[in-house]
Amino acid sequence: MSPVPPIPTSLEDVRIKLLPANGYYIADFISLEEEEGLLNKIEAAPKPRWKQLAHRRLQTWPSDLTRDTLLQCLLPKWLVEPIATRLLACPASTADPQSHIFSTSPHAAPNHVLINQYQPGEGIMPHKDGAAYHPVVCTVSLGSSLVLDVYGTNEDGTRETEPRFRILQEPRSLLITTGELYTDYLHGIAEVHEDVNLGPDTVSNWDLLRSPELIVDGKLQRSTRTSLTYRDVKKVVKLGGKFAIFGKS
Ligand SMILES: O=C(O)CCC(=O)C(=O)O
Repeated sequence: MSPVPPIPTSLEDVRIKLLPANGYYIADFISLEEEEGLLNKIEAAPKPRWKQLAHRRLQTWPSDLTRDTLLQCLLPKWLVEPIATRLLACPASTADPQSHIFSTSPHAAPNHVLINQYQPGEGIMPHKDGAAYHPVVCTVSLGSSLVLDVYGTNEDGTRETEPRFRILQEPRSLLITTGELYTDYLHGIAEVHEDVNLGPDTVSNWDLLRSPELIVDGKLQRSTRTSLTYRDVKKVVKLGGKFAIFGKS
């Protein structure tokens, strides 16, 4: 069994220094066994859980938002343990070891998870995540590496054509984007079979990667990549009294 990776002393130790405020990257956030367990749970979900989109497929937990609002419902245990628990155990700063990345979010914890699955050649158009969520996104990657492109905007409000930053996400890694990086920049995944031109000058988190040696001639072939994005939806409504919904494992 591979050991459960240690949590960094503080997110300050894993900040991606080349990015605007703020991005963090932990190369080894979950173990190989935890990755396999999560992939098994995701595959075991009932078929209607998957929404087939044009260039990826998607599961939404605990449910879709309606007018930016979540119907209160607990996340299933397999989405809480190990990822959410570990997110909350990771100190945001050494000065305040009790603080974590969701300390100042409305529910002080993530309450929503999107699971995106991409085959090689698939991706997601550059976009912003919008105002429904507190501006923190925690993404755990499973199965394959790929590059997340980060775009700025021109003065007229249109998107810049070339990515301003590129973040390489390895399997079992955690990427956190927050602050200005969340509100002012767009992110997307190119629809390619292979990420190219990868190196210390083009990849913002190069110094934090687990296995840069796997990149040969600046290239990395993609295989099936599954991501789990944890967020805190700001508006939550209760379906009160005896109709309350409880989470299932
Ligand atoms: O799969 C990813 O890493 C990105 C997903 C994404 O952009 C989103 O859910 O808004």
